[in-house]
Amino acid sequence: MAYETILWEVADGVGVLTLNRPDALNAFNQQMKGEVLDALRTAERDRAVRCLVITGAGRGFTAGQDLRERQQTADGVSASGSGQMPLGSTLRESYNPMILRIRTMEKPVIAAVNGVAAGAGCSLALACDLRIASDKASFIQAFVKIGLVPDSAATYFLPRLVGLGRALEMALTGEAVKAEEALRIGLVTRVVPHEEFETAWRGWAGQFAQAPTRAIGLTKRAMNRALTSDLEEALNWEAYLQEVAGGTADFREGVDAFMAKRTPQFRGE
Ligand code: LHQ
Repeated sequence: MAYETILWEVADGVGVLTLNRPDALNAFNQQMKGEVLDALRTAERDRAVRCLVITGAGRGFTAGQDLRERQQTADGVSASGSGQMPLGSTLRESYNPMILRIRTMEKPVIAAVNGVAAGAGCSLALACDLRIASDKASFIQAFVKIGLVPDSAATYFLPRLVGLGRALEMALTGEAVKAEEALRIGLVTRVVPHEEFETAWRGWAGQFAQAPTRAIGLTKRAMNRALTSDLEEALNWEAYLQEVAGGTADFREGVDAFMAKRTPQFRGE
């Protein structure tokens, strides 16, 4: 698929998906949703990709749903033909699959938040495994400002990341949380001066591209499951997944390297 609204590159084990509609702060129009889903599928399947980075072109990460497109739909004939904007189906068909694919992809996914992340764009960052932010980034649960509820799994991840109180404050006020504050409350784990930002996320992603990818994938599976399981189930699931990890070439390499006092060369197998 030739992309027009995103950029996709793979180099040295890192796949970089750049949301690329800078004039609209990389808001998601219909075409971009399709292209992002396609690139996520590619990233998942391509063994050359051992770490995925999602970032934005220009001064924004993404401003969420393209409201201009929604406005045009509302003014004209909606997709449902009823004159009502079919928000539920937009979520079910586009955003929800994106979020699920990021969570179930058995490789690390980094949100490199270069600027403002609003609405579903903020949710997208929350669903990634790791968040690194430029000091120019901000996070806005913009939904309430236009009379909507948080979606694209913000209600799931935000309270888990920052606690219910902060999550509700963000969701009920729609106020921007700047990068430094995001770091303080655990919304991101790294903040970097804007001039050093790209070097920083590329360096971080490069580390993951050399990591034992199978173990990382299984770790994601375990954590995803443990979010909704009890202690006994989490313990059982860990034991099962450890059995699987113990059968990988990377485990053998890790132990060999430890014994030989050398740096392991993981191949993601
Ligand atoms: C935009 C957008 C945008 C189009 C900036 N669309 N053009 C909703 C419905 C359906 C189903 C699925 O779920 C969702 C989920 C959602 O995502 S709802 C939330 C949608 N997003 C928002 O409500 C955020 C709207 N944007 C803003 O509040 C501001 O733009 C922020 C605070 C993000 C940035 O403010 P500024 O830095 O002051 O930039 P700006 O407002 O001047 O925007 C720059 C340009 O980008 C501007 O275009 P223009 O032609 O005037 O230069 C904006 O119109 C455009 N843009 N967001 N979502």
